[in-house]
Amino acid sequence: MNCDPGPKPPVLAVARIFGRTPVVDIHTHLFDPGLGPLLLWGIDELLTYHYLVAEVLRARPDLSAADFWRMAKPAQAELIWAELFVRRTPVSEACRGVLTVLQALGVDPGERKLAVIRRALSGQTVRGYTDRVLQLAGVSRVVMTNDPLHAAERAAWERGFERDPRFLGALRLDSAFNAWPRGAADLKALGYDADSSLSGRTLAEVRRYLLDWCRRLEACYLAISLEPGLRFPDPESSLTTLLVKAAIPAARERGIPLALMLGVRKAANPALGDAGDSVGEADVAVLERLAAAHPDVTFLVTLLARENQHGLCVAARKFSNLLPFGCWWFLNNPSLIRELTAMRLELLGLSFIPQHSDSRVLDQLIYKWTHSRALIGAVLADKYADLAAAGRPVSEADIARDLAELFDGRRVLKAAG
Ligand code: RAT
Ligand code: ZN
Repeated sequence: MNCDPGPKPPVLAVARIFGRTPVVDIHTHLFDPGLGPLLLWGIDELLTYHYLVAEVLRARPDLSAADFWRMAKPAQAELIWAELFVRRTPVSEACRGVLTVLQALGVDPGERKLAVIRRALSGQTVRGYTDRVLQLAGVSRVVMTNDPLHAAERAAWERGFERDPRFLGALRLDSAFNAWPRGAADLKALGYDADSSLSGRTLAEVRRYLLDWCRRLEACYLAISLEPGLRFPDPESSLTTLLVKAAIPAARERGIPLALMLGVRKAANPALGDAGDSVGEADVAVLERLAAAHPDVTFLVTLLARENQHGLCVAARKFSNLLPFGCWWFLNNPSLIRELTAMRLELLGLSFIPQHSDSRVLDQLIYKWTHSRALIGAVLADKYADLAAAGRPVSEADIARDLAELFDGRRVLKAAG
């Protein structure tokens, strides 16, 4: 006899309510359609996502990264399709994501011919497709990653365009800060009096750059990705000095958070490009000291190493200006999303931001949020079941209120309006 009772009632209620709760996606690499070709979308972009590039180069160790990059994008997409979706069963999370997108768009995910899929998805306009994808993903707003030192992006902002209010700005600091003193030369070229030794007016000028561009972008926050070895205090380090004497004061002056994305080891395999970065364990005590020294600034924090996740939760319990967010990059997989979400709910209640999509291709919003809604919803439902067992059942109104608190971006958007 089959005694499986099926999904428990809280699971169904959470899924239903979550399905109609709009999500604010607080970190993506998407762009306002008004920024033109910077916004990537469509099947070939989906297939050439760098997560899948790493996977195809494992499936085809005989193919060098250099030879792969020499191929035109449609040919890269065809290779990835053939190797990961036709010759093999697409079990990885990044592969499954493509199929979830196809299914949501009404294309048979069992189709093996890429030409048929391309034809089915052709003929879209970027504006119409943006509306459709956001609607299917249940996403109301997305935060971009904006870099004024990227020449094409800067030119588009300087020319001006009519903004789509669903795409919010965030000022990314990597190119200015991480490659210092190269950043000094780039800022100088933009008219900021910055010199490589951080002397004289340099830090004031870096702050002026940050504030000018926060205003222009209407940035919700400043953000930087960081190697695991970040130290604080460290007066000898130009990076720490730039963070403490330029980024933190600018965040304070604007009343917006500074996002620290910590634990990436850039270019572990440089031949792989975006797919070549790796992971390293960071020192959570550095975050605690930063938070303690700057109690009036909110630090949005995401850490790349699984080994750091418990430490971050504990640190956030000590410092309410540390705000953990998302299951970043190599953590954005079902088994780890379940683990991290349960740990965070148990240690932090509702005071964190469970997920961001990190989408680089518009269409990815569909799968990243479909998958995350199911996973995070199920973990939350488990917690509700435990509460019911303890004599405190939750109502539908409770569930809706909790989901809004977790996903409406209030802690990030409040300052930006
Ligand atoms: O997840 C990614 O796509 C990474 O390549 C990075 O962009 C990372 O999310 C970052 O923002 O640095
Ligand atoms: Zn990212």
